[in-house]
Amino acid sequence: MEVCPVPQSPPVTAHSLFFARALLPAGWAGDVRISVTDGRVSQVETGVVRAAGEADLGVALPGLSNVHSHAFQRAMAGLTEERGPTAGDDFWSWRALMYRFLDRGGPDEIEAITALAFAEMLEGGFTRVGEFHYLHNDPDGRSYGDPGELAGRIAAAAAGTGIGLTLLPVFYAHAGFGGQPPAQGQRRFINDVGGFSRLMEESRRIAAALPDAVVGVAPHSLRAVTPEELAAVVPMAGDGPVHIHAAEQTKEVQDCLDWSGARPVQWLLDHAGLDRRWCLIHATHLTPDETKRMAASGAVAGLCPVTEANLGDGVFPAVEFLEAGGAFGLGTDSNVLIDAAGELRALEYSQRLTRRGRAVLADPGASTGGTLYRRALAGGAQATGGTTGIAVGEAADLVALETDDLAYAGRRDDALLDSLVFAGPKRAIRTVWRRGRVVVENGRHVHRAAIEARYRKALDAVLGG
Ligand code: NGQ
Ligand code: ZN
Repeated sequence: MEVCPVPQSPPVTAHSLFFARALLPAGWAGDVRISVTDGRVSQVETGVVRAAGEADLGVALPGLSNVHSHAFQRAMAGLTEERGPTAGDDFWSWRALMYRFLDRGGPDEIEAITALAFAEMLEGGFTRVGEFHYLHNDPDGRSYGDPGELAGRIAAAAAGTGIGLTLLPVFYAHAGFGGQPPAQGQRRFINDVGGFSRLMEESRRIAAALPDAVVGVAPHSLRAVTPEELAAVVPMAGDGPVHIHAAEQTKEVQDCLDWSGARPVQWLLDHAGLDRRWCLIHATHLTPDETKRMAASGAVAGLCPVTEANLGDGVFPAVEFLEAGGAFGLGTDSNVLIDAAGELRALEYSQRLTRRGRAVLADPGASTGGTLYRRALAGGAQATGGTTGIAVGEAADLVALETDDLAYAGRRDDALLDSLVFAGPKRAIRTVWRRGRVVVENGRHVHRAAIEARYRKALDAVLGG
């Protein structure tokens, strides 16, 4: 791929960034100098005097981790909004369209689409992505000669854009609970345990070439993986995270009950040993008991509020889950819209609409945007190995707000976060640094022109003719 990687640290690797305000783990601070060495924060000083010639870079936030993405789905954003000839469009009819979309598109197209999605994630405030990567085979369902061919393309898109990568190779083997044979539309995903183990080896080799990539495993769902396969695949995560889709759709809950007598999250709680390494994607449909037990397990809820609304999944019991001490991260999932603030807005609004209240997810006496931003930061970091905040030893993954935007006028600190989430700044973000290097300037990825050109070409190949 021709796009040159974002320059990594030059031989002299230390520099510093000055911000008038910054959101630190202990709270907002003024006149903050963040020193960066080899891509990591090496010192944080507050209340410093700005040196002559030292630029004031404005208001800094720690970048968020996007816990759940299927990057290739970016290319079908807006293409599945037409009503079918018969009533009953839903998640399953969307999925059939998504499968058809996979009839075309090889490594070059997938890399180009992924690069655009990753650039937009950086522009939208995400500095790391958990890519739930399940396209392994060619459009005919044949394995590429190199089992890591497409994982390598995901890594190339991460290198080209600079985003932090948590690569989550997906194990997918069945069309439904109880080991049903896979459907024709699933041929690009399918693996067996031996093949998956080789894919994991390749993924680790590929990830080692990136500065701070993390590798985990993603048994796709209890629909797609048998209990025996789950037991074989989970240990392959090593120290990395384990991500799985669970309880997104009511039909899935019913099918799981029919198969096992238990609901998906209940089954995982009873049989899979859920703990802090786990991230349950969606976990939309929970009983009060499952909600409490999942929160107590330490597993992160991987919430994807924009996609969940788009697909008509349902509403996650966020109030009860947070009250029980649960952790959540944000995912852009289908990438129909890529924007961290938009995910937080959709999450809070889903709760306001169902509970007929306001500031529903805020801590008592605290701002909603501020509460949600901090929680998404912590849960996202736990689920992906991303930055936990602006602190010594953490990756220097930073976001500076576009404070010239009128939506921010007269606001400070958490009021800025409320305006970011709810008041829709047209230019929300000015600059993004990954490992201390600028990857987004004036709201645009530094390689946007080249990434866009390749994306358009890829779309011609995937949609054209
Ligand atoms: C996915 N999407 O993995 O992209 C799934 C559809 C499937 C969501 N669950 C594929 N939102 O479930 O088999
Ligand atoms: Zn998903």
